Formats: sequence, structure tokens, C-alpha cells
Amino acid sequence: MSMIRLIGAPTDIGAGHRGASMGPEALRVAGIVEALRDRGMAVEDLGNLSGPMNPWKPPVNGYRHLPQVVEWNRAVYNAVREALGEARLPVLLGGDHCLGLGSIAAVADHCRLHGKKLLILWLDAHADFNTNQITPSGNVHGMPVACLCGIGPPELTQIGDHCPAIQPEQIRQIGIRSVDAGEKRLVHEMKLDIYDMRYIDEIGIKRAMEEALSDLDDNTHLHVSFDVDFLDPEIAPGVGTTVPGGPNYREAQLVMEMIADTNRMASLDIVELNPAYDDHNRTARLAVDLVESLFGKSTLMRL
Ligand code: EXY
Ligand code: MN
Ligand code: MN
Ligand code: MN
Repeated sequence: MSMIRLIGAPTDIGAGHRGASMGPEALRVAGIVEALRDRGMAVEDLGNLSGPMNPWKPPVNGYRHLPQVVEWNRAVYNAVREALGEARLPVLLGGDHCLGLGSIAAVADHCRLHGKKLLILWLDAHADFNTNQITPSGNVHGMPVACLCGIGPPELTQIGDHCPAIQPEQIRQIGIRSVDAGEKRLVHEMKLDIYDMRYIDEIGIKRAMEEALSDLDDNTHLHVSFDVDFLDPEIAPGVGTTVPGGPNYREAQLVMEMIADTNRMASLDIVELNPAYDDHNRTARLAVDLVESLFGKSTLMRL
């Protein structure tokens, strides 16, 4: 396993609530470095990226803070690209989910350069597939998947070397339970592979994950984009956009354990943690607990 590089991106520039900017520090306070080292991993924490402050302005042309979102995503793109180039496993500590754009664009460019097949697991309550025409909020954290697939403003869709950065069939979304009306039409049109909560209720999380992970091979780079609002708000209140009916503690653990079993995860985002809504850092501690499982900590059944 390559050395892990933590990259903090303390911003809530794409969100509709303030506070995700405190996410990186909350994860450190919850012991993310120590937990990973306890797993026997080498970890370097390069501290936080910097970028523009949140001016907290209304949307312009259907986007809130587009220039600042672009600037933050450029910083993330460069940091993730550099980490991969130095054979590090980048872990982006968000920050809101608009940063998934820069992170995954960097991973996609790296994979193209090295002939790797890229598969993305998007763990989220939301599909994040809005555009400025259909968004109910203008918040860019509801748009990164569309931008990665080439639908969005050129400043964002062309953040990497290639536009579109990914094809819709390279992404699997798990845990989805809140999709806006126009967004719903668009994800159908683009044939996005969505394992929504209805489907998970019907077939169970184990089979859903088996299906989502079925076409991994030895040459696959697996990227996990973990939006903490994926989790049920009963166990994870510390996010800006809670949606009831998400995976419970054991289901979430199984998701992480099954990802770990593939041995293919080569980059990770942890986003949308919002300490302003949390209860004594409980959600940050849960995120760290789940990340341990993502990196191979399991129950007694396996060593
Ligand atoms: N779909 C809603 C919007 O576009 O405003 C909510 C998006 C929330 C996005 C969160 C982070 O995943
Ligand atoms: Mn999201
Ligand atoms: Mn979400
Ligand atoms: Mn754990």
C-alpha cells in the first residue's frame, strides 16, 4: 500500500450552509492520522490548501461563487495530481463536495496517462448532477458529477486535461435518496448507474455493492468519493444537508469493508462533514471509524 497523503481543503464555497470549511480540522481532531497509522499505514499530512474566502453571495446565472469554486478546484486538482505523481494515495479532507470535481479530474488524468481503468464509487444521499438551468439552489456542490461528465460551465468541465473528465459509466452512485426533478431526468438521460435507497432496501447492501464493484480488475484504479451525508442522519448529524433513510452503522461498515476487500482503492475524498451541525465531533469520529474500515480494519472474522 502506498503512503497516504492527507490534503485539507477547508472551504464551504459550493455549499448552501456554512461550516464544511471546518471539516479537515474536525477529522484531524477525531484522530484520522493516528487511526491510519494504527492500521500500519504510512501517512503524511501536508496541512491545508488555501483559497478564497466564502463571500456568501446569491447565485449569478445559476451558480453561487463560481470564480471561487473554480479557484478551490484548481488547487485541489493540482494537489491530487501531484500526490498521484509521487505515488501517494491522496485523501482529500473536505470541504464541500464541489471539490470532488478537482479531485476526480486529477485522478482521471492520472489514469489516462498510466493506462489505468478508473472506476468511481460515489457514496452520497444526493446525485450531485444539477446544472445552472435546473438547480434549485445554485450551489455547486449539487453539480460536480454533471461537470465531470462534461455538463457545466467550461471553467469547471475543463479543469483537467480532458473534457469530459469521465464517462457516466465510470461512476456508481450508492445511497441516493434525494434527487431534484430536472436532475432526475438528466441522470436517466445520461444513464447514470445509481444504487438508490429503494434498490438497496429491496436487494440489500451486500448485493448492491457486489454489483457496483463487479467490473473491477487488476488494472482498476478505484476512487471513493465519500459524502458524509450518505449516512443516516441518526448516526451522522454533522452535515449541512441531512436526508433521512440512509445506511445505518452496520450497513455503512459493510460498504467500507467490501471496498477494502477489493484492494483497489487508490484515492479518496471525505467531504461535507460540517462541525457546525455536529454533536461534540461525533460525526467526525464516525467518519474516521469508517475510514479505518475502508483501509482494511474489519471485525474478528478476518485478520
Ligand atoms: N440537490 C440539491 C441542490 O442541488 O441544491 C442539494 C444538493 C446537496 C449536495 C450535497 C452535498 O451532496
Ligand atoms: Mn455530494
Ligand atoms: Mn450529499
Ligand atoms: Mn472502524
